[in-house]
Amino acid sequence: MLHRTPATLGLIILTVIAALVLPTFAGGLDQFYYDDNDWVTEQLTPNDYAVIAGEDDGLVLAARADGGLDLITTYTHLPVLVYELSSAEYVALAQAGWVQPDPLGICAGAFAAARADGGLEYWKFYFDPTGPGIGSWTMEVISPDTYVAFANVNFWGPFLAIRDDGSLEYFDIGGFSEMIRVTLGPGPYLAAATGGGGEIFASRADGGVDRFVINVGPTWNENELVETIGSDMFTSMSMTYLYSRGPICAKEGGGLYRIDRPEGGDNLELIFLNSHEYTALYPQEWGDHAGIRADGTLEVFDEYGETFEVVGTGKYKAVAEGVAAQVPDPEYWPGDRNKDLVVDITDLNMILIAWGKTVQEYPIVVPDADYDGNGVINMIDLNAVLIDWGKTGYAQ
Ligand SMILES: [Ca+2]
Ligand SMILES: [Ca+2]
Repeated sequence: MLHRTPATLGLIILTVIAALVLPTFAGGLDQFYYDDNDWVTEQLTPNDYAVIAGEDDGLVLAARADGGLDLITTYTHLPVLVYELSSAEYVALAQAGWVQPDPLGICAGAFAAARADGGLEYWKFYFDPTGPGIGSWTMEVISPDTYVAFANVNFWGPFLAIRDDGSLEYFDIGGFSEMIRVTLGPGPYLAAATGGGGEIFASRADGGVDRFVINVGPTWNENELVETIGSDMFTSMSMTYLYSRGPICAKEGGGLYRIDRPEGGDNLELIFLNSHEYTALYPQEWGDHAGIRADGTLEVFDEYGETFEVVGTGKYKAVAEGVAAQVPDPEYWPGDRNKDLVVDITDLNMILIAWGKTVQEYPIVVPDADYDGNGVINMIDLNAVLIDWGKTGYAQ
C-alpha cells in the first residue's frame, strides 16, 4: 500500500507547480503584406501550427500542432478572429477555391484537410448576407483514405491530393454540386501542382515529372498522361497563375527549376533557376512565388528564380497566401538550466551555488538558475532539476 508521506506529498505539489509554469512555445503565424512600398509583418496568433492554407481574400485555415483546426481572418481593418473548427489532428491542408453558391447564402470558398488518422475532409464556408463575417461552416468527409500532401490549387476549386501509397487523386468541386474524384497514375508521386487549362504536373518518386491534361467536361475519359519529362525528383512544386508557363519545382538538397516549353519547341524542358534549397513553395500572387529556404527564411521570387526580397527572417516551416507559420523555439527540460540538452550535475550545481540568493542581489549569476522566475533560488528550482534528472534532448 502506498503511504503518502509529507515528503512525497510535497514532491507531488511541486510537480504540479512545475507543470503549471512550463515555458510556453514561441511559434505563431505571421502575416505579410505590401504597404507603402515595403513589406509589413504582423503576428496573427501565437499558437504552434503544423500546416496552413490560405486564400487571397484573407482567410487562413491552420492546423495546430497539438490537434485542432483554426480559421483565422486577416481582413484589413478587422481584428483577427479565430474559430476553432475541429479537434482532430491534421497533416495537410489545401485551399480549394471558390465553390458554387448555396441556396442558403453566398458560398465564398472551401478548404480540404487531411486528418492524421486518415480521411479527407472538405470544409466550405458562407458569408452571412445579413451580417458581417463568416456565416457558417460545413464539413463532410469525402474520402476515408490517408493523405499526406496536397498540391497547390488554382482559383476555381480543383485540388490534388497525394495518398500515403503515393497515388495521386484529382478532386473537382468548382461548378459541380458533387465532388468529382479521379485517380491519376502511375506514380508514386512526391509533389504535384495544378495550373490553368486543366494541366497537372506531378513529380514521380522514381524520377521524372508526369504531365496530365484534365478535361473538366461531361466525359472523364480524356484525363490522360500526356508526357513525361526529366529525371529529377522534386519535393515541392508551385504553379503560377501565368498559364503560359509550367510550375516552379524545388529539389531536395537544392535546385529550383521551372518546367517550360521553349518557344518553337515541342517538348517540355526543365529550366534551371537557382541552386538554393527550398522546403516549401507557394504561388504568392500573380506571377510571384513565395518560398521557404532551408535556413527558414521566407522570400518572394519571380518566375525566373530572381529573388525579389527576403520578407521574413524568422524560421518558417509552412507558407500560404501571405501568411507563414513559424517554427517554435525548442523547449528545454525545466531542469536543464544551462540548456546543453542534458540534465546533470552541472544543472544541480547551478542551483546549489545560487541557493537562497535573489535575482535582485545577483543579477548576473542567478537568473539562469531561477526556473520558475520568482526571483529567488529555492526548493522549486531544485525540484525542477531533480524531476528531470538524467533527461536528454528537448522536452517532449
Ligand atoms: Ca544541463
Ligand atoms: Ca525560483
